[in-house]
Amino acid sequence: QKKIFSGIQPTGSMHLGNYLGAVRKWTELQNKRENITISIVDMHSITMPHNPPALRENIFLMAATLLACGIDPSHTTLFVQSSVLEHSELNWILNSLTTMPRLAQLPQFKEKSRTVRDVPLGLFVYPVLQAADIMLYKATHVPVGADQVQHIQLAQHLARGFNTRYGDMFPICNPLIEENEGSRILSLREPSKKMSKSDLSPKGTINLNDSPDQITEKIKKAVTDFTSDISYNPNARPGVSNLVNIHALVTGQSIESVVEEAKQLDTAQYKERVSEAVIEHLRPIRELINKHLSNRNELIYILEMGSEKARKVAQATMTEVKQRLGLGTVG
Ligand code: AQP
Repeated sequence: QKKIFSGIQPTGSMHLGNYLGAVRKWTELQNKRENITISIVDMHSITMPHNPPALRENIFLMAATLLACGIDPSHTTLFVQSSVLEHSELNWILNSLTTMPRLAQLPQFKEKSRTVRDVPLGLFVYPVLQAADIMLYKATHVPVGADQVQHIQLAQHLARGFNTRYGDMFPICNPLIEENEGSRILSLREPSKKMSKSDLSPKGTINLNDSPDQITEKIKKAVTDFTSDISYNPNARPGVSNLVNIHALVTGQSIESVVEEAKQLDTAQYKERVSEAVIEHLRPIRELINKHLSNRNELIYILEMGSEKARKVAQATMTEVKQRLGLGTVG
């Protein structure tokens, strides 16, 4: 049976990129009754300077949002990474199998390290912790957005390295990434970059808990170009194509039919149409987020149950890892 693992950082509200690029896929897999584990990866969120009270709130917001998107904790293991200590333990062990040049070439590190003066070591080894997240659950499949390919390749490399040195133990995981270029949602303000929680210009990011007015405003201000008709050409017209892509994904239509229907519209009119479609799609999710957020005890209970399930698997893996490495006194 497939074992599926994925994670999301509680660095802010879940946005349309996270949702369309990854989270929607998770609920689809869950609804096909696959064995799936989802972690709110809070330890990844401290690799950049952060605000502790905001992080705690964002953990609950992320849990509420995942439930609102359809994650069902009676089927999916949903937990907070820092409550399962084995993630740090395996991370340390994998650090010894990783080389510094390999980490230095990863694009997300290059991008983020540019934005801070003194680069934290945690930011550098972040992908190793991600590999530990995946390997602890012996995941065979990892559904992620297109921006994560290189990180998954590192996890594959580390699993191979471990198996060669210490004997076969870890599956070589497969990334599950939507093949079409549309799986990467771009910033509305800077369509050369992906939509991101930590974007310095928040107007480029549509959050799942944004109000209809906020969504309308952000889409109205989205950067397009000087051509007023609507067409899909991600290289020549990244801004408009990003809107077409988002429109197609939230309505379930093909790119062609979205473009065909927009034939008579100019960019300003088209933006209104996209806003309506996004607002309509997100309305029930937003209502559910608020409902779940208002019941914090229920969220704590769900996350605790999830941690217990995750911990059992993680502890069994670590017992085996320590035996293989000759660590400790038992086994
Ligand atoms: N713009 C995007 N388009 C498609 N997929 C995306 N993902 C993120 N941004 C896009 C996918 O969402 C999942 C969870 O992402 P994450 O929270 O682990 O980290 P991230 O990739 O670093 O996302 P952000 O929003 O940009 O967070 P910050 O700003 O905190 O770094 C992943 O599967 C990711 O591929």
